Formats: sequence, structure tokens, C-alpha cells
Amino acid sequence: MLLDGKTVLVTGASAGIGRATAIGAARQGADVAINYLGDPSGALSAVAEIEALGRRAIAIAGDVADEAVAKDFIARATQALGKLDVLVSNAGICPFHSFLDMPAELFERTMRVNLHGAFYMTQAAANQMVAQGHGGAIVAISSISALVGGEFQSHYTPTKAGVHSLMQSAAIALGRHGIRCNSIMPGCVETDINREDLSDPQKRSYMTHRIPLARLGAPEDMVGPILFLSSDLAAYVTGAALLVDGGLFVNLQ
Ligand code: RM4
Repeated sequence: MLLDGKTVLVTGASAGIGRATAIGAARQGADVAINYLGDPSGALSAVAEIEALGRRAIAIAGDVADEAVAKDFIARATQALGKLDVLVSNAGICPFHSFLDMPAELFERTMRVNLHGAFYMTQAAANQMVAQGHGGAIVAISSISALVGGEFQSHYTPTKAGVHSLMQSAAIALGRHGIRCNSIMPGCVETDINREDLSDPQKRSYMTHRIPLARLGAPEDMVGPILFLSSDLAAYVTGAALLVDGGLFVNLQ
């Protein structure tokens, strides 16, 4: 059991990569706290699945773009589960939009959810870990889009580059406290944030044919790498990034 006796907090965990990670962490022995926004059904069903595995779980609503939400989530989750060992900062949006006519409010919202939210959650979790005095692990879901662009993602790709850079700087600031900070860089993984985009047969075919493993990613494909970086198997890994993209990034021709 990779995470036996650990507590794992996951943001944006009512669906997709976050939900798969929360359940995967429970399968590896962790108690789990789930942050979500909006419809509670996905979060509550994840809690039920985790409890059926014999682990404790709590779902707490909150918009990660709001700094107060991070402090509230970390405090309530830690109180409910007794401690904080791992934060997986996953919450993110990608409302595809052309660049020249992108509304400022769409740019701002994407920045505040993806980058500000990751910063606030990382800072709040780190302060709790430092107060506990026994280290911890922070895994941020960056993206292949930290490394390359997207015509309809000019608001989104800078946030993912920023999330990775945040992990690099936090790794330096927190290493002395035994807290490791690393990024996961998913490729094209089908979730709620890109389901509409991938409903275009031409886009879906283009992306799939660019991937050497010949299939789009699934949220479950991200769980192993995330839990590895969360676990003591990665005891000497910090400030690093792990591409989990089926080979998409390297495939020029
Ligand atoms: C990823 C990558 C994928 C896209 C998602 C939303 O970083 O760009 O192709 O579907 O974001």
C-alpha cells in the first residue's frame, strides 16, 4: 500500500483526474478529503466509493480561485482526518477560445482558477505541513501545455506553465521542511474540460494520431504517476515534472 496511513487532499475531485486520484489514493490506504465546486453528486459518490474501501473521506465545496477557500479546505480537512500528508492540486478549467477576441473576464477566470488556486492551496497546505513538523508531498497537475502552445488555449497554457514553475519555487522554499513539490504533465486526457473540444471528430482523430501509444489518455492513466510522486517511493524527487502523455510531446514525425 503506497499511502498506508496517509491523508490525501485533492482539489477539483468531483470528476476526471481529481476524482480518479482520490479513489486511487484510498485504494493505496489513504484517507481522503475532496474539494469540489458546483454539483456535489460526483464528490459524494467518490466519498461513498472511498468509504466502501474502508477509508475515511470528506467532501468540502469551495471555489479554489478564492484565497479563503484554500485556508478553509485545509483547516476543515485536517480537522476531519487528523493531519495532512499530501496535497494534489488538480482543480482547473480550459474554456477553449480564440486569442484575438478573448474576453478579459475569461482570461482572468482561467488564471484565477488554474494558477491563483494552485498557489493558494499550495501555500495553505505547506503552512499546515510545516506546523505539523513531519514533511509532506505536494503534487500539482500542470500539463503538456506548460511546454507547448494551443491556438485556442492562450489563456490556459500560461497557467499550466505557471503551475509547474510554482512547484519548482515551492520545492526550494519547502525542502528544508521535508516537503516535496512536483508536477504531473498530462497530455490529451479526456475529461469534462475538453469533452466538447474532443467531440469534433477531426480534432479527436488528429490528437489520437499524434500519440505514439495510439489512444487518448484516461483519468485513470494519471493516477499511478500522481501516487508515485505522492509516496515515499519518490523520497528524493522534488522540483521535478513527469510527462504522462502517451508520447504526444516528443512526436514531431
Ligand atoms: C491539455 C492539452 C489537451 C487539452 C486539455 C484541455 O493541456 O492541451 O490537448 O484537451 O489540456
